[in-house]
Amino acid sequence: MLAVLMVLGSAAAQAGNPLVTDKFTADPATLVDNGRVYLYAGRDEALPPPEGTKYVMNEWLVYSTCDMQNWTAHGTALRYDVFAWAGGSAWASDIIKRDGKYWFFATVTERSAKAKAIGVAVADSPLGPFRDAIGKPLITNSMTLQTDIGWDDIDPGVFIDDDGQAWMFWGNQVLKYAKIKRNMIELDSQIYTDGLPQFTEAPYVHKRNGIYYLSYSRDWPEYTVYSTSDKITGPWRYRGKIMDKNLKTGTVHHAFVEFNGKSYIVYHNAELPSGGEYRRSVAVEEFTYNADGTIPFIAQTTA
Ligand code: FUB
Repeated sequence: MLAVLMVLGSAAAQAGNPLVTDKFTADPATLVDNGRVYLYAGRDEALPPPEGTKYVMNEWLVYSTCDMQNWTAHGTALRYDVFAWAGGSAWASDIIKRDGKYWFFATVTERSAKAKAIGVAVADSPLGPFRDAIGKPLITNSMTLQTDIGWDDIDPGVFIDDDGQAWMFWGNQVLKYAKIKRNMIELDSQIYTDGLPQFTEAPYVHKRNGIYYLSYSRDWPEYTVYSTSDKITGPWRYRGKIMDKNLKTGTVHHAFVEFNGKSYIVYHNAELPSGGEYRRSVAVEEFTYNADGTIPFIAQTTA
């Protein structure tokens, strides 16, 4: 169990899991920069049932820490309407630093297509201000329509390999991936797909000791699993469960972070009082890789 000190407002405060206790938060993304870990999370604004029956998400919040214990709440990092073409839905995001800028890949609804799309915002600081880096979606539903669900282009997971090549993985039901150009605002390849076992959403790629790890949310209700490969393009060897489902919400969404020689997974469940499907909570667990590089099963803690 990880005892986490939590910050409310912009002053220091303490708490265990869930990490954020004054708001409902989901879909964590992490960035390590200049000795701090930055945590970005979509804000769940839905009312409790029976009124709240769908996601109400308009903004991403940002928190930071220098020790994984004392967290500072910086407020809103950006809203969905930083993308003028977006009609709502500040769904899952990922952030990565390249060439001194901070690139925020975000799921939103494309107003004209009435479907989910992925935009890219950029800032000179991890705290913003962010602006639309392209002026249109990087990925729109019309480019990649695999199903008729309208939300198959969600959940970007961005990764820069040792050779400098950036990649984005994303999708719902079907995993998609593509190279991203050095400018971070254009695709650098066709869009590929991969038939991972029972892939639902939330792909996340990282590399450790030459092994590529592709973790994702599987089945419904979701739980977190992973595969490994010696190539970014696979083939992927299924390695099993990292984290179990949390029955208070069907979704889970995770990111890994390495900081000061320790390994952490951040994720969401719905463990705050009056939490639920559309009122989720970000949490964090420290873990240790097994000697052979595999990831152990990680239990969710609630204190
Ligand atoms: O928060 C909205 C959606 O739910 C995300 O995009 C998915 O990963 C799931 O967490």
